[in-house]
Amino acid sequence: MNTLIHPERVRCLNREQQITGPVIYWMSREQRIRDNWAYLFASRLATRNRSQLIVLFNLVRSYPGATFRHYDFMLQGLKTVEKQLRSLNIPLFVLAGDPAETIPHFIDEYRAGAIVSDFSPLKISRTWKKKLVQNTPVLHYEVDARNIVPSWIASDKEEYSARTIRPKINSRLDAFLTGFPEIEPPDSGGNVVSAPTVDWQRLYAFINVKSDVKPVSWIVPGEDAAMQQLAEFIKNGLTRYAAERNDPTANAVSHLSPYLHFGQISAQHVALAVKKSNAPLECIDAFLEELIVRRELAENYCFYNSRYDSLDGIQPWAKKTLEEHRHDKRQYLYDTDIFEEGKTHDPLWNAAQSELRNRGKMHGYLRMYWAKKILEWAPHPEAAFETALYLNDKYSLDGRDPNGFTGIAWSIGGVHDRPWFERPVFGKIRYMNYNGCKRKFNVDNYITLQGTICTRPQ
Ligand code: FAD
Ligand code: FO1
Repeated sequence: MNTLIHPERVRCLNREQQITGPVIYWMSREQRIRDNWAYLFASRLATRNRSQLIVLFNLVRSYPGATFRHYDFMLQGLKTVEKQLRSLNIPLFVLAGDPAETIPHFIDEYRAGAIVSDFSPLKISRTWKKKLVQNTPVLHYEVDARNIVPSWIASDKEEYSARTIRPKINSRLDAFLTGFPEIEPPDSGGNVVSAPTVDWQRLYAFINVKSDVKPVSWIVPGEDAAMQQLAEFIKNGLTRYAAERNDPTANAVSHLSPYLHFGQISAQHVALAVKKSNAPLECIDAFLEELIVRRELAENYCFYNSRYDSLDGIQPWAKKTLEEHRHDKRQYLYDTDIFEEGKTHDPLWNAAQSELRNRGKMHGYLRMYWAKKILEWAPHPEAAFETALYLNDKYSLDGRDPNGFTGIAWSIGGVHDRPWFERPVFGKIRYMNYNGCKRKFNVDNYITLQGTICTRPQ
């Protein structure tokens, strides 16, 4: 078992020297202890310095786009983190407020010697960290515990497509796709910091988000449940992945995206487990293409393109073609409310919207159709992007994620795609239609499954 933490996985965010005092792991995106390079790095740093390791999570009152459904999934998952840390005798502190204020205060209070944070390409996380680095003179390491090949190593620029990033990732997989060591409790040399028990009720009372989007019951949050879901997928879904992954009625996908989004499972762990399975090679390859290449391409997009959250970020050819078709007549025109309520003329679209609202996760194939139809029926492309992002982030458990920004930018703005035949409204952006879906899967079955009326659109 390789127990090394690849040095290129870690980067230093400032030039401070480490001083004596506890090492803080600021857990944000990677909400797990198992298979977490950031935790491991912090733990080893603490051991090397004979310091105490403290794990810190900072709860913000209202994360952009998030609702009670997401907070509940996250907080329930964090409860399992607390349990695990308790068994390792490692204190967990959950702060509440703006991390630019709470964390510097905590660092002062506990006279921390160093801080380790986990990497995210999203602007919100980068702003939090930038402020912390500016205001707090404590050595700060950042660890990419999300990507198998760290974003800053896979490529030094925004990639055009899967075709251009794939060889770059594949050429580094031998070095990075290694097994994880067992969880290592740090050796603090007898220094102990005790943490108060986490007051979950107080934290639930602290958050201020839309409470009408309720938690869902088909998926159980937390590290253990994520591992169980992985095992279930390897047993019952993976062997059908190559042939049936685009069929939303086949249940041949992993349903791991909510766990991956909240860092309750490591993509690297998933990749190793899938590679080790007895599934046909074509299924393993097809799955790893999504889990590694497509997912890490999305990270690359958000890391190198700060306009990932609007149509400003798309390629010049796509901007031009959408502009040329801005005033094309729309056959149907809907505002955000009609989309949100799933009251369009298209029962397939409405069913997909209902899956999103009721289950908090839409099948991947339908997400493309869903977003492209928003482009077709919204008054203009910017409104389409905004509506798609709003609905995706509000309802999807895995929303507010690089994959979501990129998936919407792909569907509506041609990101990572190429120009196709020109047509009204879409211009050269790839088109999808109802008949295409009918060729892929039993549309009526899907609609029935979502509990909506089964009529064909005109
Ligand atoms: P599986 O097919 O089992 O895939 C396993 C993992 O591979 C996924 O969990 C994900 O991490 C990765 N993956 C699969 N497909 C893609 C893809 N196209 N791009 C990048 N990574 C991929 N994914 C999100 O995680 N969050 C989102 O908010 C999100 N919004 C999307 C919006 C649109 C309009 C589109 C077109 C795609 C979106 N995706 C999003 C990507 C993809 O649809 C989901 O990752 C996938 O459906 C998640 O389900 P799963 O885990 O069962 O997928
Ligand atoms: N991370 C935190 O550090 N604190 C939070 O309070 C928090 C809330 C939150 C709500 C919804 C959601 O989807 C993610 C949330 N995250 C939170 C996680 C996180 O910061 C993100 O996953 C990354 O920014 C994504 O890259």
